[in-house]
Amino acid sequence: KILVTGALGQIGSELTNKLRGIYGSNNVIASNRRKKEGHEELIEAGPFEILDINDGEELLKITKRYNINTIINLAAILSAIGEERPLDCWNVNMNGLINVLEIGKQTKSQIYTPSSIAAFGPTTPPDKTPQDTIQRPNTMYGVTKVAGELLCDYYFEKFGVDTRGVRFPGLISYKTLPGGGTTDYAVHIYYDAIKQKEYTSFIDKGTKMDMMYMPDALDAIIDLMEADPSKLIHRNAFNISAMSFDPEELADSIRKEIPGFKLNYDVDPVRQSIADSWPNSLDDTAAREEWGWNPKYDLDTMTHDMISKLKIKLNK
Ligand code: VAH
Repeated sequence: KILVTGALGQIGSELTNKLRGIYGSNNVIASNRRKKEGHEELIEAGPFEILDINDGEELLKITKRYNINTIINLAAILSAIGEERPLDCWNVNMNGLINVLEIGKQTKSQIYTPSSIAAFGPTTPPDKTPQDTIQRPNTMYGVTKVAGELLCDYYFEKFGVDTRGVRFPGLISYKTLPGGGTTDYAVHIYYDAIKQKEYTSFIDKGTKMDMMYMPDALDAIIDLMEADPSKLIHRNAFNISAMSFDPEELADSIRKEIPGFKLNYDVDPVRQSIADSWPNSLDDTAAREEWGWNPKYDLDTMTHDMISKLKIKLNK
Protein backbone atom coordinates (compact mmCIF):
# COMPACT_ATOMS: atom_id res chain seq x y z
CA LYS A 1 0.00 0.00 0.00
CA ILE A 2 1.30 3.44 -0.97
CA LEU A 3 0.92 6.61 1.15
CA VAL A 4 1.29 9.93 -0.68
CA THR A 5 1.89 12.92 1.60
CA GLY A 6 1.18 16.38 0.19
CA ALA A 7 -1.27 14.60 -2.12
CA LEU A 8 -3.20 17.79 -2.95
CA GLY A 9 -0.14 19.69 -4.11
CA GLN A 10 1.14 20.32 -7.65
CA ILE A 11 2.91 16.93 -7.94
CA GLY A 12 0.84 14.98 -5.42
CA SER A 13 -2.55 15.61 -7.02
CA GLU A 14 -1.47 14.22 -10.38
CA LEU A 15 0.74 11.47 -8.99
CA THR A 16 -2.05 10.14 -6.74
CA ASN A 17 -4.42 9.78 -9.69
CA LYS A 18 -1.74 8.12 -11.83
CA LEU A 19 -0.74 5.70 -9.05
CA ARG A 20 -4.41 4.79 -8.43
CA GLY A 21 -4.76 4.00 -12.13
CA ILE A 22 -1.75 1.69 -12.01
CA TYR A 23 -2.01 0.03 -8.57
CA GLY A 24 -5.75 0.37 -7.82
CA SER A 25 -7.50 3.16 -5.91
CA ASN A 26 -7.65 1.35 -2.58
CA ASN A 27 -3.89 0.73 -2.64
CA VAL A 28 -3.03 4.45 -2.79
CA ILE A 29 -3.78 6.48 0.33
CA ALA A 30 -3.79 10.22 -0.27
CA SER A 31 -2.97 12.52 2.64
CA ASN A 32 -2.70 16.27 3.03
CA ARG A 33 -2.47 18.81 5.88
CA ARG A 34 -5.93 20.03 4.89
CA LYS A 35 -8.63 19.55 2.28
CA LYS A 36 -8.48 22.00 -0.65
CA GLU A 37 -11.28 22.95 -3.00
CA GLY A 38 -10.91 21.60 -6.50
CA HIS A 39 -9.73 18.18 -5.28
CA GLU A 40 -13.12 16.69 -4.35
CA GLU A 41 -12.81 14.01 -7.06
CA LEU A 42 -9.41 12.82 -5.82
CA ILE A 43 -10.63 12.77 -2.21
CA GLU A 44 -13.70 10.74 -3.19
CA ALA A 45 -11.86 8.35 -5.54
CA GLY A 46 -9.94 6.50 -2.83
CA PRO A 47 -8.69 6.59 0.79
CA PHE A 48 -7.92 10.13 2.00
CA GLU A 49 -6.50 11.18 5.39
CA ILE A 50 -5.82 14.58 6.95
CA LEU A 51 -2.16 14.39 7.95
CA ASP A 52 0.24 17.07 9.13
CA ILE A 53 3.64 15.57 8.31
CA ASN A 54 5.00 16.89 11.62
CA ASP A 55 2.53 14.70 13.54
CA GLY A 56 4.56 11.51 13.84
CA GLU A 57 1.86 9.81 15.94
CA GLU A 58 -0.80 10.30 13.27
CA LEU A 59 1.65 9.20 10.57
CA LEU A 60 2.33 5.96 12.45
CA LYS A 61 -1.41 5.37 12.97
CA ILE A 62 -2.13 5.82 9.24
CA THR A 63 0.82 3.59 8.31
CA LYS A 64 -0.56 0.81 10.55
CA ARG A 65 -4.22 1.35 9.60
CA TYR A 66 -3.50 0.78 5.91
CA ASN A 67 -0.44 -1.47 6.18
CA ILE A 68 1.64 1.05 4.21
CA ASN A 69 4.92 -0.21 2.73
CA THR A 70 5.73 2.68 0.39
CA ILE A 71 5.70 6.38 1.27
CA ILE A 72 5.98 9.09 -1.36
CA ASN A 73 6.76 12.16 0.71
CA LEU A 74 5.73 15.27 -1.21
CA ALA A 75 4.73 17.47 1.76
CA ALA A 76 7.08 20.46 1.59
CA ILE A 77 7.49 24.21 1.68
CA LEU A 78 9.12 25.41 -1.56
CA SER A 79 11.85 27.96 -2.22
CA ALA A 80 10.09 31.33 -2.28
CA ILE A 81 7.85 30.69 0.73
CA GLY A 82 10.86 29.05 2.38
CA GLU A 83 12.64 32.43 2.30
CA GLU A 84 9.61 34.18 3.81
CA ARG A 85 9.23 31.52 6.56
CA PRO A 86 12.61 29.74 6.92
CA LEU A 87 11.81 28.04 10.25
CA ASP A 88 8.52 26.62 8.93
CA CYS A 89 10.46 25.46 5.87
CA TRP A 90 13.01 23.64 8.04
CA ASN A 91 10.27 22.20 10.27
CA VAL A 92 8.10 20.78 7.47
CA ASN A 93 10.91 19.70 5.15
CA MET A 94 13.24 18.21 7.81
CA ASN A 95 11.19 17.22 10.87
CA GLY A 96 8.53 15.93 8.48
CA LEU A 97 11.15 13.92 6.60
CA ILE A 98 12.69 12.40 9.73
CA ASN A 99 9.19 11.28 10.83
CA VAL A 100 8.77 9.52 7.48
CA LEU A 101 12.25 7.95 7.61
CA GLU A 102 11.71 6.71 11.18
CA ILE A 103 8.47 5.05 10.03
CA GLY A 104 10.34 3.61 7.07
CA LYS A 105 12.86 2.10 9.48
CA GLN A 106 10.13 0.56 11.69
CA THR A 107 7.96 -0.76 8.85
CA LYS A 108 10.68 -1.55 6.28
CA SER A 109 8.92 0.78 3.82
CA GLN A 110 10.32 2.14 0.57
CA ILE A 111 10.61 5.93 0.82
CA TYR A 112 10.62 8.42 -2.05
CA THR A 113 11.63 11.99 -1.23
CA PRO A 114 12.07 14.65 -3.94
CA SER A 115 15.15 16.79 -3.99
CA SER A 116 15.57 19.72 -6.36
CA ILE A 117 17.99 21.75 -8.46
CA ALA A 118 17.75 23.96 -5.39
CA ALA A 119 20.14 21.51 -3.70
CA PHE A 120 22.87 23.31 -5.67
CA GLY A 121 24.16 26.81 -4.97
CA PRO A 122 26.23 29.70 -6.42
CA THR A 123 29.54 27.75 -6.19
CA THR A 124 28.16 24.72 -8.06
CA PRO A 125 29.37 24.38 -11.68
CA PRO A 126 26.27 25.89 -13.40
CA ASP A 127 26.34 24.31 -16.87
CA LYS A 128 25.64 20.59 -17.24
CA THR A 129 25.89 20.37 -13.45
CA PRO A 130 27.41 16.96 -12.61
CA GLN A 131 25.60 14.29 -10.53
CA ASP A 132 28.33 14.48 -7.86
CA THR A 133 29.55 18.04 -7.22
CA ILE A 134 29.61 20.98 -4.79
CA GLN A 135 26.30 21.54 -2.98
CA ARG A 136 26.29 24.77 -0.92
CA PRO A 137 22.84 26.28 -1.51
CA ASN A 138 22.12 29.66 0.09
CA THR A 139 18.35 29.27 0.52
CA MET A 140 16.64 27.53 3.43
CA TYR A 141 14.75 25.35 0.96
CA GLY A 142 18.06 24.36 -0.65
CA VAL A 143 19.59 23.61 2.76
CA THR A 144 16.65 21.28 3.50
CA LYS A 145 17.10 19.60 0.11
CA VAL A 146 20.82 18.87 0.68
CA ALA A 147 20.17 17.81 4.28
CA GLY A 148 17.27 15.67 3.05
CA GLU A 149 19.48 13.93 0.48
CA LEU A 150 22.11 13.18 3.12
CA LEU A 151 19.50 12.01 5.64
CA CYS A 152 17.92 9.65 3.08
CA ASP A 153 21.34 8.20 2.20
CA TYR A 154 22.07 7.82 5.93
CA TYR A 155 18.85 5.84 6.55
CA PHE A 156 19.73 3.63 3.59
CA GLU A 157 23.33 3.00 4.64
CA LYS A 158 22.68 2.70 8.38
CA PHE A 159 19.21 1.11 8.61
CA GLY A 160 18.64 -0.41 5.18
CA VAL A 161 15.62 1.82 4.42
CA ASP A 162 15.05 1.74 0.64
CA THR A 163 15.24 5.50 0.07
CA ARG A 164 15.24 6.98 -3.44
CA GLY A 165 14.87 10.46 -4.89
CA VAL A 166 15.41 12.76 -7.84
CA ARG A 167 16.47 16.40 -8.04
CA PHE A 168 13.44 17.92 -9.76
CA PRO A 169 13.82 21.00 -11.97
CA GLY A 170 10.93 23.42 -12.25
CA LEU A 171 7.75 21.47 -12.93
CA ILE A 172 5.09 22.68 -15.33
CA SER A 173 1.53 21.40 -15.27
CA TYR A 174 -2.01 22.54 -16.01
CA LYS A 175 -3.97 20.68 -13.31
CA THR A 176 -2.80 22.10 -9.96
CA LEU A 177 -0.93 25.38 -9.53
CA PRO A 178 2.56 25.18 -7.93
CA GLY A 179 2.80 26.26 -4.30
CA GLY A 180 5.21 29.14 -3.85
CA GLY A 181 8.30 28.25 -5.83
CA THR A 182 10.69 30.30 -7.93
CA THR A 183 10.00 28.45 -11.19
CA ASP A 184 6.26 29.17 -10.85
CA TYR A 185 6.60 31.95 -13.46
CA ALA A 186 6.84 29.21 -16.10
CA VAL A 187 3.35 27.99 -15.13
CA HIS A 188 1.59 31.34 -14.63
CA ILE A 189 2.85 32.57 -18.03
CA TYR A 190 0.68 29.98 -19.80
CA TYR A 191 -2.48 30.97 -17.88
CA ASP A 192 -1.95 34.68 -18.65
CA ALA A 193 -1.03 33.97 -22.28
CA ILE A 194 -4.44 32.37 -22.75
CA LYS A 195 -6.39 34.86 -20.61
CA GLN A 196 -4.81 38.13 -21.81
CA LYS A 197 -2.09 37.36 -24.40
CA GLU A 198 0.53 38.89 -22.13
CA TYR A 199 2.42 38.12 -18.92
CA THR A 200 4.66 40.09 -16.58
CA SER A 201 7.51 37.88 -15.39
CA PHE A 202 9.10 38.15 -11.92
CA ILE A 203 12.16 36.31 -13.31
CA ASP A 204 14.47 38.31 -15.60
CA LYS A 205 15.31 37.61 -19.24
CA GLY A 206 18.41 35.47 -19.68
CA THR A 207 17.70 33.45 -16.50
CA LYS A 208 18.05 29.87 -17.69
CA MET A 209 16.64 27.14 -15.45
CA ASP A 210 15.99 23.43 -15.89
CA MET A 211 12.32 22.62 -16.40
CA MET A 212 10.15 19.55 -17.00
CA TYR A 213 6.56 18.79 -18.00
CA MET A 214 4.59 17.03 -15.25
CA PRO A 215 3.95 13.77 -17.19
CA ASP A 216 7.73 13.21 -17.36
CA ALA A 217 8.08 14.03 -13.64
CA LEU A 218 5.44 11.45 -12.71
CA ASP A 219 7.12 8.80 -14.88
CA ALA A 220 10.44 9.61 -13.18
CA ILE A 221 9.00 8.91 -9.72
CA ILE A 222 7.33 5.64 -10.78
CA ASP A 223 10.26 4.40 -12.89
CA LEU A 224 12.75 5.11 -10.10
CA MET A 225 10.55 3.40 -7.47
CA GLU A 226 10.19 0.36 -9.76
CA ALA A 227 13.90 0.29 -10.68
CA ASP A 228 16.11 -2.72 -9.88
CA PRO A 229 17.88 -1.66 -6.65
CA SER A 230 21.04 -3.61 -7.61
CA LYS A 231 21.55 -1.16 -10.51
CA LEU A 232 21.36 1.97 -8.30
CA ILE A 233 24.78 3.46 -7.65
CA HIS A 234 23.21 6.74 -6.59
CA ARG A 235 19.96 7.04 -4.63
CA ASN A 236 19.44 10.48 -3.14
CA ALA A 237 19.22 12.14 -5.38
CA PHE A 238 19.42 11.74 -9.16
CA ASN A 239 19.84 14.76 -11.45
CA ILE A 240 17.04 14.66 -13.98
CA SER A 241 16.08 17.23 -16.58
CA ALA A 242 14.14 17.54 -19.82
CA MET A 243 14.87 21.06 -20.99
CA SER A 244 16.45 24.33 -19.96
CA PHE A 245 15.15 27.73 -21.00
CA ASP A 246 14.86 31.40 -20.02
CA PRO A 247 11.67 33.53 -20.14
CA GLU A 248 12.42 34.77 -23.69
CA GLU A 249 12.76 31.23 -25.06
CA LEU A 250 9.54 30.23 -23.30
CA ALA A 251 7.74 33.25 -24.78
CA ASP A 252 8.99 32.34 -28.28
CA SER A 253 7.55 28.85 -27.82
CA ILE A 254 4.20 30.28 -26.65
CA ARG A 255 4.07 32.62 -29.68
CA LYS A 256 4.03 29.56 -31.94
CA GLU A 257 0.61 28.78 -30.42
CA ILE A 258 -0.51 32.32 -29.51
CA PRO A 259 0.89 34.80 -32.07
CA GLY A 260 1.45 38.30 -30.66
CA PHE A 261 1.92 37.11 -27.07
CA LYS A 262 3.68 39.91 -25.13
CA LEU A 263 6.18 39.29 -22.31
CA ASN A 264 6.86 42.10 -19.81
CA TYR A 265 9.19 42.11 -16.79
CA ASP A 266 8.78 43.21 -13.18
CA VAL A 267 11.66 41.34 -11.56
CA ASP A 268 11.25 40.22 -7.93
CA PRO A 269 14.73 40.55 -6.39
CA VAL A 270 14.17 37.74 -3.87
CA ARG A 271 13.07 35.12 -6.37
CA GLN A 272 15.60 36.40 -8.94
CA SER A 273 18.46 35.88 -6.48
CA ILE A 274 17.16 32.37 -5.75
CA ALA A 275 17.03 31.58 -9.48
CA ASP A 276 20.51 33.06 -10.03
CA SER A 277 21.92 30.66 -7.40
CA TRP A 278 20.65 27.59 -9.27
CA PRO A 279 22.28 25.76 -12.20
CA ASN A 280 21.55 26.65 -15.83
CA SER A 281 21.42 22.99 -16.90
CA LEU A 282 21.95 19.56 -15.33
CA ASP A 283 23.85 16.46 -16.49
CA ASP A 284 21.36 13.59 -16.00
CA THR A 285 23.59 10.76 -17.34
CA ALA A 286 23.49 8.82 -14.05
CA ALA A 287 19.67 8.61 -14.08
CA ARG A 288 19.70 7.55 -17.73
CA GLU A 289 22.30 4.85 -17.08
CA GLU A 290 21.08 3.51 -13.71
CA TRP A 291 17.28 3.39 -14.25
CA GLY A 292 16.55 4.38 -17.85
CA TRP A 293 15.43 7.99 -17.36
CA ASN A 294 14.27 9.34 -20.72
CA PRO A 295 11.93 12.38 -20.87
CA LYS A 296 9.34 12.60 -23.64
CA TYR A 297 8.49 16.32 -23.70
CA ASP A 298 10.62 19.20 -24.96
CA LEU A 299 9.71 22.89 -24.82
CA ASP A 300 7.51 23.03 -27.92
CA THR A 301 5.67 19.74 -27.32
CA MET A 302 5.06 20.82 -23.70
CA THR A 303 3.79 24.24 -24.82
CA HIS A 304 1.46 22.69 -27.38
CA ASP A 305 -0.03 20.33 -24.78
CA MET A 306 -0.20 22.96 -22.00
CA ILE A 307 -2.04 25.46 -24.15
CA SER A 308 -4.52 23.01 -25.63
CA LYS A 309 -5.34 21.55 -22.16
CA LEU A 310 -5.51 24.99 -20.48
CA LYS A 311 -7.89 26.32 -23.14
CA ILE A 312 -10.28 23.53 -22.17
CA LYS A 313 -9.75 24.13 -18.43
CA LEU A 314 -10.25 27.90 -18.77
CA ASN A 315 -13.09 27.57 -21.31
CA LYS A 316 -11.22 29.73 -23.80
C1 VAH B 1 10.68 25.83 -6.49
N1 VAH B 1 9.37 24.49 -8.05
O1 VAH B 1 10.66 26.70 -7.34
C2 VAH B 1 10.27 24.41 -6.91
C3 VAH B 1 11.48 23.62 -7.34
C4 VAH B 1 13.48 23.66 -8.80
C5 VAH B 1 12.34 24.41 -8.32
O2 VAH B 1 12.22 23.18 -6.25
O3 VAH B 1 11.00 26.02 -5.35
